Formats: sequence, C-alpha cells, structure tokens
Amino acid sequence: MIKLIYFKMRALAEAPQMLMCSSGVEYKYLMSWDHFDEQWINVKANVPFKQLPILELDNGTQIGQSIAILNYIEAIAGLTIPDPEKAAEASSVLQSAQELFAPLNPTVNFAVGEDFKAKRDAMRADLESRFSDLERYLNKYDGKYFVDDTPRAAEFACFHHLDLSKKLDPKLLDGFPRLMKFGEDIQSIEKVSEYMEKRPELIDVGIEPKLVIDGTAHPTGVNRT
Ligand SMILES: N[C@@H](CCC(=O)N[C@@H](CS)C(=O)NCC(=O)O)C(=O)O
Repeated sequence: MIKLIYFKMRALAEAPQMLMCSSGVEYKYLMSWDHFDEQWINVKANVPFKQLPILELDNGTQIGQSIAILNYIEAIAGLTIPDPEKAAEASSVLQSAQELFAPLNPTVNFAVGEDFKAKRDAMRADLESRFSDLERYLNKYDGKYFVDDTPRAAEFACFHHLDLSKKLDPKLLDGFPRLMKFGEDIQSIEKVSEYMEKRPELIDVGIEPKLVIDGTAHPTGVNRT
C-alpha cells in the first residue's frame, strides 16, 4: 500500500490525503520517526529532496515535492485531464495554490505570541491578493471547481490553504463569497468531510500549537513526542 510520510503538522500532507480519500486510493499515513525508526535529523539527507512529505510506493520509489505527489495520485486515480489546455489551467491553479504554503502554513503551525501576530498582519495583504486571483479563476467557468465539476489536485491544494487560513484569521475569507462557496462544495464531499472529522485537531494556534493525535495533544514539529 502507498505510504505518505510527514510530520506533526497540518500542512502539505492535507491535500494528498483529501485527494486519496475522495478518489478511493488506499494509503497509510506515517510520521517520519515511525516510518524510518530514526530521528528526522538523521534521515533528512537520505530522502530525495531532504524534505517531507514523500510518497513511498510499494516498490520503494520515493516521490518528493507536493505537486509531484498530487500529480501522481491524480494519474493512478484516473483524474488526469486529457485536454492539454484545461490541464495547463489546472496546473497553473495548483502551482498558485501551492505558493500559499509559506508563510501561511509555518505561521499557523508554529508561530506563537507577538511573532504570530506580526506574521499574520504582515501576510494579510498578500493572502488577500492571492485569494482574489483564485476567486476570479473560479468565476471563469460555470462548473463547481476551477476547470470543471471534478475536484482534483488543484482544488484540494487550494482548499487546504483556505481552510488553514481560517486558523490565522477566520475573517480573511469574508470578502470572497465564491471562495467560501468553493470551500462548502469541497466540504460537502462525503469522503472529505469524513477525513476532516477524523484527522488530528490543530489546537492552540498562536499560543502553543498542538495536534491532538489519538486523544493526546502533541506539540507540532518534526520530532517524536
Ligand atoms: N517544496 C516542498 C516543500 C516541503 C517542505 O517545506 N517540507 C518541510 C515541512 S512542511 C520540511 O520537510 N521541513 C523539515 C526540514 O526541512 O528539515 C513541497 O512542496 O513538498
């Protein structure tokens, strides 16, 4: 079975998991230390691009880089877009969504106190500008999602970052009704809402962020706790 390996964070493992859950691809999620049985610092140099997530296939091949992981899942799930023009548009949305990763994800998962507030306020204008691009793109076609009515990598990547931005500031999406509708449509996918209910809760953002895993609150991070 495919393995997705990552850390104690709500970040780059979300979109791949939503895509796999919604398209019926079976996988196992493993923390780095459980998979490698070793601290991250000693593992880092041996994974393809010295970072996680990676997807490890049954034959041992390790795929690094979130976009490559998402594109591979699309391919095995039969979600590749045959029309080159639409495929390029979806790819451009995926890459733009991925650019929302930093500083949003590290701030929500790790920043505390005044540092959290300063980072939140510093990124607000850029986030709103990027959200307005995505809002405009959603309005380009009549379908529910970016290029048609099927949610794929671009949709789940975008959804994850929008969803996470609510933890930075729940009001950030207020001026973007089309993005809010998009979020509702994604959450109304049964397998996605099931995944979201079961995943570790991210608590105490901006104070002392923790993930609640099997009932125990663990500080976010790259090490076993
Ligand atoms: N471009 C990579 C970024 C991956 C990345 O930033 N991974 C971080 C966690 S979110 C990481 O591995 N941090 C630990 C390290 O760099 O040692 C992707 O899209 O997958």
